[in-house]
Amino acid sequence: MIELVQFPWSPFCIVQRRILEFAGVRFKITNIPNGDRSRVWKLTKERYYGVPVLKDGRNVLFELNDDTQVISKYLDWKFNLGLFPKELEGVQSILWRFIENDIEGPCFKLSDIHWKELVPKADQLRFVRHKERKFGRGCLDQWRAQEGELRAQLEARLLPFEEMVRYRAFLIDDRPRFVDFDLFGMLGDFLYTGHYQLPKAHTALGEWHRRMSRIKHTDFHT
Ligand SMILES: N[C@@H](CCC(=O)N[C@@H](CS)C(=O)NCC(=O)O)C(=O)O
Repeated sequence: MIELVQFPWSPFCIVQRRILEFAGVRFKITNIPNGDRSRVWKLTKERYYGVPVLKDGRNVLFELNDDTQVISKYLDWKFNLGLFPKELEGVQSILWRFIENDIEGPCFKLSDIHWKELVPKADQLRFVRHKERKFGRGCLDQWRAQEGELRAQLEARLLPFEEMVRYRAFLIDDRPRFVDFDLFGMLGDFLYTGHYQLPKAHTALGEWHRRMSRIKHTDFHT
């Protein structure tokens, strides 16, 4: 059975989880602590410490750099999901960079503000150290102080997506493509703590999000 190694609020893990649910296949989730990547290290033969990692029999999939979509492309190929049609590759490549940088930024910070609720006690020291090593001392308090600004930033950055789904059911087509799952994953991190909702002004995006939460591959012709 396919195994997804993850932690539950990771935006990039939510992307893969939703793609697997969309595909309608049975899969197993293995949650690891943010601060202990030993399972990933072992699975990848000491080549990777990030999540997500996907294990499918003898195949172990993980990203090669920030701009690859190895796992999604593998699932797309294996289950023929139609997520990466060639004629949309260019526009998807531009969009996913924006989604994974400009949208992911405020989303993960707003989620991390609530780290004490999110991270199990045993992992909290490693979590704070990991964040501060990467983003500087006091970053979590800083993000809490910037909460209003971060929310406004996210709302403004989501406007182009609202404009896209006002005229069609999904971002760039009349069926979900990879970028829909990618945006869904980043927003999944933002929504994970239960402290936030999608900006009310973005009504079409709210509808899109409800659609994205329940669609299955079998709802669409291949
Ligand atoms: N582009 C990668 C990004 C993955 C990523 O940034 N994962 C984070 C968790 S959300 C991680 O494990 N980073 C390495 C670390 O925290 O040391 C992907 O799509 O999988």
